[in-house]
Amino acid sequence: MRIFYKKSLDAMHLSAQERPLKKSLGAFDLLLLGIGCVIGTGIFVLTGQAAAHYAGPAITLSYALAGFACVFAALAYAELASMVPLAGSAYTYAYVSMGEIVAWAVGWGLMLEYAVGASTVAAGWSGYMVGILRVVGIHLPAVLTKVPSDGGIINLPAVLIALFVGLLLVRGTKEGAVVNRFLVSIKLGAIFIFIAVASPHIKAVNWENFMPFGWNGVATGAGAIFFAYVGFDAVACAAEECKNPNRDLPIGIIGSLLVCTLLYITVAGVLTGIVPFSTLNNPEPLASALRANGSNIGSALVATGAIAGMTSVLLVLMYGQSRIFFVMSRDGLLPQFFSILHKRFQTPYISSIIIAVAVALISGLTPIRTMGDLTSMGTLFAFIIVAIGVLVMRSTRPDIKRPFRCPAVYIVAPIAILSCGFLIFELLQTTGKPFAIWGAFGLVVYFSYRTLRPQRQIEVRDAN
Ligand code: ALA
Repeated sequence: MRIFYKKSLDAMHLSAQERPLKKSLGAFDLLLLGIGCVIGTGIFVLTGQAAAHYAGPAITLSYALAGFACVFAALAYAELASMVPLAGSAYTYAYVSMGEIVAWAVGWGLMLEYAVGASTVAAGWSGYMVGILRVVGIHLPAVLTKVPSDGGIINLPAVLIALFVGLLLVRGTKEGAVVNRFLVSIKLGAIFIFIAVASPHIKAVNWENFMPFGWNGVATGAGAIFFAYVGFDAVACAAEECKNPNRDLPIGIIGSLLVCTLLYITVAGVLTGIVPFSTLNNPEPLASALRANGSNIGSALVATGAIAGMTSVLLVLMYGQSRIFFVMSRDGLLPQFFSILHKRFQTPYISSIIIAVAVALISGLTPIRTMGDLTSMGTLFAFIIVAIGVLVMRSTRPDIKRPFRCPAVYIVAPIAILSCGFLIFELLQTTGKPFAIWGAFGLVVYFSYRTLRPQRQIEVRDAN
């Protein structure tokens, strides 16, 4: 059946050669791209809220549990990314291994990870920025910082940051990578400052009631903070823009995940050690915990780091989304204009502009409370498909060269599937319904566009 049509690897490479992206990224850029996309709203905002609501000081275990699921998924990602070094990430792997309709489902799910994730981050960015402006005496009118359902007109700072990042992406990948480097160093600096300033204030008494909500709380906490890990897979979207993808992609994916896991567990441990966990339910838990221990300077620095962190997450998420649209369009699953490159900058500029406007509208006008969980669901779904894909490719295409081989794949991939499935289960209660509606809507769009898409696109696809 045509909906199960699989695109061959050769055809994928051919399409990539027809519209080549500029190759400007090295291993270090990829590592920073991963860290750039991972550390943001999750660690700076969600850690405190999840500790207060679900896990208590055992939020460290929640981070370890979610990190465990990600490491297994990352190993599967790394094998496919080194073997199929093409933009499109999980979408592309699904197209090659399981066929068009599965690829579409993954591409649709990735929209939750990237575009909806970016909208969540833009709104979080706005919250921190409004707070910082207030501290320096600038008070924005409330109607310009809130969405209509919260009594405002528009969340203007969120709109402006989304449009700004979109412009940066149109301008060029290398330029984006330079800005990303700068932002990542600020946010890593902020995290190290937090650890250094906070550690001397750790009081063992705060850890005494270590697991107040039991293992159930740890598991629910893992689902809630999974958002913090979203993004390391965005490294795979840069496959066509790196100089040596086969070697550098696995370094970028696995390296950034390990660095972030280590930092998350440390920060979570220190944070719950310096104040009682029940006080952490606020929008800026790291900064407020430092203030509670008498460090105002530290708290200001952490707030600055949070802003830089969220900007870089936004940058990489919107970048990832534009590349996925680019490839889906190149494959004929989305209109052609998504893959038109800018003559001078060689970036998919129309795609970037559409995404920037969409993220601006979502974050500027809609309430985003449950969007974070929806983002996690889309990401976990993609992880499961990637883990299945690596198994399928091992049995159907054992001949293809694999510069990175997932170790013990028949153990690692099933563990990735089970652990990600477990986290999906934890999130079902809050997001099961919207996720099902999103999926059904995706199928309607797929079948409608299939019927309507220009004949030429089908011919191009079938010719491959
Ligand atoms: N992991 C990213 C964050 O926490 C999406 O902001």
